[in-house]
Amino acid sequence: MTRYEALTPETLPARLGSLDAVAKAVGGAPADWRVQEVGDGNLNLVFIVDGTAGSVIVKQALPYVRLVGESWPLPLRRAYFEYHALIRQEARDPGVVPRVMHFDEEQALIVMERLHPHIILRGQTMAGRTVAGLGTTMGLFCARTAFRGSDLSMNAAQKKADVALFAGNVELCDITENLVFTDPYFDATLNRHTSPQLDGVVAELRADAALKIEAQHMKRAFTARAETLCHGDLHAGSIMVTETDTRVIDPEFAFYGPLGFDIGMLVGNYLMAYHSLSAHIPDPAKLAACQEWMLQTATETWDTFVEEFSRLWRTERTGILYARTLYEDQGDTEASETALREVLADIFADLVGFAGIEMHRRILGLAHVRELDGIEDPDVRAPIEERCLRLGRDLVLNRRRISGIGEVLDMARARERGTA
Ligand code: SR1
Ligand code: MG
Repeated sequence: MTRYEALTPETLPARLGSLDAVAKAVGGAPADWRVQEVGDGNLNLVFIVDGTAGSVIVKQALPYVRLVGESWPLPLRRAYFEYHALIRQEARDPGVVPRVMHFDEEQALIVMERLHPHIILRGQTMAGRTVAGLGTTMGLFCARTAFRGSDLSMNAAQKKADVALFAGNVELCDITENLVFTDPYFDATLNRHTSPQLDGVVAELRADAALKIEAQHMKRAFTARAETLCHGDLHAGSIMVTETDTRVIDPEFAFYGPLGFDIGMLVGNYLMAYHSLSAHIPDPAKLAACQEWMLQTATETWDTFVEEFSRLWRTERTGILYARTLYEDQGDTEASETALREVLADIFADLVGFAGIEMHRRILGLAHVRELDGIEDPDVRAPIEERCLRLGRDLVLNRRRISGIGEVLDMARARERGTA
């Protein structure tokens, strides 16, 4: 067994050159491979390896948080959870996540398909470009992974074994538990925000007892409700796109959690992107079109989720919950449909709450998003961030009362116009 050693562009060819799957996909002599480290995320090393036959991605965990440095150790085991999540996602929604070619647990590395010419979703939206079918692909992905990873689909033994496996992803869950659900709501050491412009609204939110209670209700759902295998970090940097194709990457935060967690984080990211666009797209007509597309994408994502989740409910409900023996087999399809509507209503309320929390943590916490942080002038950035913060609060506090995705988007439009 070789001891873990972080790769470098110089050492990678010699260390991976003897792996058949990699050598075949890359082609040529390993000594001639072109290797570039391109990781721009918060945690890992990511290499593009190019040869005569093609290219692959090599992702390797570092024993610490890259964003912060060696002072924040983080277990290499996250690569193991990412690998296990990738193979489950591939089985549940084939073709959306990158194909895994090789996994080395000791070296905490995964060799996978290079998505090319895909770029990170936020790069596309910030440049004023759209993605055909984004909402459909993401709605299908969220519905299929949520349903097929849950007690609605899995039998008791499979589900419990899987919950036990992913329960080991302690430190990554701990990051979410603290950075997402708690730190933003008090003056935590790692926090940062646009100051002094946002100091007032930040103080207001941190003094808002109702908000802090609801945020902890959401955190309780995160820690206690092992409903399905979630991606765990579904933001605009975990989605790679071309103008016509959408793929999902980076499930190292995978955990068993609420059915509405992934889609909620995703919608929060759509909403932040929507509000940020006025700072990135100078042409008014183009801006209006891109903003509308962003909101339309949110609708399409949720509508597709509902449609696909309902289809799976009717055709693949073979798990331990809402057994057909109680409903359809008794000739009472209506009762099954009522149960479905109620489950979807619960998922939607969670979606709205998680979306609001995500918007808060990306502005108040440690890990921000480029759509907002990339706005150089703080006097332009702050009012946009304030819109997101206030919308986030309204979402979290009203999550059980909001009637549907249309109302969420109307709330966003009102914030953007300044009429909320
Ligand atoms: C210390 S890690 C900060 C954030 O980066 C990841 O992508 C997750 O979003 C995490 O919360
Ligand atoms: Mg990531």
